[in-house]
Amino acid sequence: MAYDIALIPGDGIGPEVVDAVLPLAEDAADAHGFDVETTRYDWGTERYLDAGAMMPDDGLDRLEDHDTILLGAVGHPDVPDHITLHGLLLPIRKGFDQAICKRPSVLFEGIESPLRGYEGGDVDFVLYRENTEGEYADVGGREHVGFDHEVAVQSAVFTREGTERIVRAAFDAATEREGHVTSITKSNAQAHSMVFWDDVVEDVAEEFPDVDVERLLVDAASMDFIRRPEQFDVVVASNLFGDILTDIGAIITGSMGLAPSANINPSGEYPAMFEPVHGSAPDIVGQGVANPLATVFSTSMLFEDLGEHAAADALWDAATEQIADDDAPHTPDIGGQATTESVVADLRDRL
Ligand code: GGG
Repeated sequence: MAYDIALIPGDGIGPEVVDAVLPLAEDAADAHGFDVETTRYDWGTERYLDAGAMMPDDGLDRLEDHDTILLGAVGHPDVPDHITLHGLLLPIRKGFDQAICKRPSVLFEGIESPLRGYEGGDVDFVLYRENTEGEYADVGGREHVGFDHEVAVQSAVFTREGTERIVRAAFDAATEREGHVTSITKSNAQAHSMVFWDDVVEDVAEEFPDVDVERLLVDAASMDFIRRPEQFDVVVASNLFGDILTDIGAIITGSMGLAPSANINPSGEYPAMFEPVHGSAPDIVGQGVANPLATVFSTSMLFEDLGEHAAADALWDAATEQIADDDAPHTPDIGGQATTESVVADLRDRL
């Protein structure tokens, strides 16, 4: 069996982590009786600066035939972020209807949380982020540009189908975990879209009588991610709130360099895409010290999605064992002095 993976290393530290992790992914596949074949797409800001577009016009057509996609990072200090994001990452998420974004936040053994008193194993939740609409809908515009009366309008879009499917995915996940869903909104202030979201949660909850539901406003949730993160199990949130909250989730569990992410098309008609939550990190690019573990965990999620559970577990376990081992190489973001390459070399030995 061979899987055909599209690699989009992207910008900044993206190529450093994707290139480092690929041999490890191949080892894991080898050890579990399947092959990975990869096609590398050097799309990103260098291409934008040369050719005026982050990816070619037929980019989605070229990606569509792959079994799955592994992406590194997007963003460059010389180009505004809205151009890079709208030129590559968002067209893939939206064009392949990757409506479900799954982002685990786990405080691993061996990681020091910035939160006092928390130890490995104390925090373990997964956030389901709506991924193709909400506040990221490309609906709006600017008028009277350059005049004092210039106006900008950006509308959020919440459809029943889009909201139901992310909420249902969260409830489904809760049935396999601790049976607790926290739905996060701002429905006191946003009385249309967010009250609609609450209504959908209420409807979907009826299908899951064994799942407890908690509702939090996003401001309270931001506090509670810091004050009582151990009490979260499955969290569901809109596109923007999910994006913000998963950065909090990453940092309270040690580092952006450990946080993985999956973008899933619920129908399975289009490929899924896996990416570290972190961005292109221009401050450390080229230094060889980017933490590859977020990409390792993302690759584990990729294998899980392909049904290669043993390979997924092998990668996840090797990474968590390494993190817990004081004598193992660790990159500076988690308190060590090791390089990207030495972390991956140690993981290959562990595999
Ligand atoms: N790893 C992909 C990446 O570079 N993400 C940076 C980013 O700004 N993402 C925005 C988002 O996830 O909505």
